[in-house]
Amino acid sequence: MNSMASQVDDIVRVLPGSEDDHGTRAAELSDAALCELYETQVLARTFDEKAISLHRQGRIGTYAPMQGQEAAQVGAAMALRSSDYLFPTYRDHAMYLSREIPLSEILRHLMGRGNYVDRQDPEGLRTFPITIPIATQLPHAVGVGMAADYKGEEVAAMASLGDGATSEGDFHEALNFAGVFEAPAVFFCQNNGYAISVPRERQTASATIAQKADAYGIEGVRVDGNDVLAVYDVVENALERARRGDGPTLIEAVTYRQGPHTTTDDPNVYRDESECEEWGCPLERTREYLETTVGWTEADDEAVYEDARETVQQAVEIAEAETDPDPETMFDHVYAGDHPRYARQRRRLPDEPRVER
Ligand SMILES: Cc1ncc(C[n+]2csc(CCOP(=O)(O)OP(=O)(O)O)c2C)c(N)n1
Ligand SMILES: [Mg+2]
Repeated sequence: MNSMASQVDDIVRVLPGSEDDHGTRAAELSDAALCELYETQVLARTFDEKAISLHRQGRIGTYAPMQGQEAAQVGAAMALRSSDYLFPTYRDHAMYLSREIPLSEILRHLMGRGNYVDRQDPEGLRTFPITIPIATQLPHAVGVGMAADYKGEEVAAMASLGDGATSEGDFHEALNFAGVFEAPAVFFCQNNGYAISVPRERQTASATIAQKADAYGIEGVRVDGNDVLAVYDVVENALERARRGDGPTLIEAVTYRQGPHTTTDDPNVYRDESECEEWGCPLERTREYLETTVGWTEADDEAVYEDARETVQQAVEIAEAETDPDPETMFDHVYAGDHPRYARQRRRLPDEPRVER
């Protein structure tokens, strides 16, 4: 385990410019898999831009942009096996792209038209819906991981969280419990510099988030969150450890939220926008790597962006063609069965509830 002082500088990097010898798992990736790591980031960026525009037109509700965090989200989600569990947050739209959840389902959720969980067999549920309350998904991930372990399944449960989530009681309870019971859990923290307007330095006096792992007796790793290969490498390693019963890991992916907290936030009020430039673009870093390794060309790039635009457009058309769900379905999936309070709540439901768009 690293000491506090060394953890500040000790950050895993793989993409060129790094002198580290990490990246053994990423080195095993095929050319096709390397390209997929980039293509999924392009799809994420294209979706993000479209979602912001849809919000401005009043076609979706409040949206939390992920610009700048694509490499962290894609690298982490790609390391998961389909049998592993994922608990994402409201900003993790790119994570769904590697989990075979259609984009139209993400949009339906943002339109207030239910989400894929309503249409999925609960037994097969591996990717949980986004969590808006901060850190509540962390104890859930620990519990689901432990349950899978009791059943003898060799799977891991990964929960995504932000830097701000580390101040919540649920964060401490989840890590403590996971440590004591050696739960097959991976806590993937995207330290994007801010919790709404609160900078990371005002969130915690710890020099790093990764070092908080020491307090719970679990592994802690700090990774360059804008280096998609390093993220993939570190997350894959942590998932493997969890699956084989070697215990949980807290990963701090150091990245930067390029956009506002949500479409209803104005970051100019609390930060200098020149900060954004210092962080560079994770997509550009991945593309430059592909240019030197698999001979990625300008034409390849144009084709991928064109494909992404088409995929996003189709998803918008599918989602907008859907009708609103029956309001009664809001009672589904809260409890396994019927609940005594449901009858009264159902009676109170207006005949024709309307959402003004
Ligand atoms: C329990 C709870 N408290 C407060 C909020 C309001 N809130 C929404 S997002 C947010 C900041 C979270 O920051 P961070 O964990 O860094 O994630 P990021 O938004 O940067 O991805 C807060 C405080 C909430 N959603 N849930
Ligand atoms: Mg944050």
